[in-house]
Amino acid sequence: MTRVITFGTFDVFHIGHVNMLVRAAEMGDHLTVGVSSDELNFSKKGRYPVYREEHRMAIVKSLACVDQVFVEESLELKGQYIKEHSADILVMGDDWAGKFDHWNDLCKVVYLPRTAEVSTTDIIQSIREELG
Ligand code: C2G
Repeated sequence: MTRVITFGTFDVFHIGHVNMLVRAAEMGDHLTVGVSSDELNFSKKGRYPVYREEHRMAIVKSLACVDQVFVEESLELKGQYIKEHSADILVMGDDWAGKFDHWNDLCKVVYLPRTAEVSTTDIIQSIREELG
């Protein structure tokens, strides 16, 4: 049984998120997703996600390709999460290419291409413009 792990915020859930999770699931038999906490987002980006943590977790958990979700509290804890979830493969979008190569000693690290021309930031911006 091959266990895959991936991480993300998955705020204002869109097709790029679906594509990434479906492809990650196809790489193994079991997919675990670390959903970044509201506090982790605030510390990284200086703003909270539009959808709060519990809602982002519930949306990701409801997908047929996802077996398990947990809260990612810190970017620094990836090694611990990989071990706790017995992951064989860490899958990340290629916006993170090279950033997690050092976890190759714990599991295989794979970067998949992002879906072009869709992002949470652009969606938020277009709604702002539409309503503003
Ligand atoms: N994604 C994608 N195509 C897009 C947008 C996102 O393939 N157009 C992928 C990202 O590459 C990532 C996943 O969807 O693998 C979730 O994206 P984000 O919510 O933007 O995740 P991020 O904030 O980068 O994750 O440890 C990582 C952190 O949790 C941060």
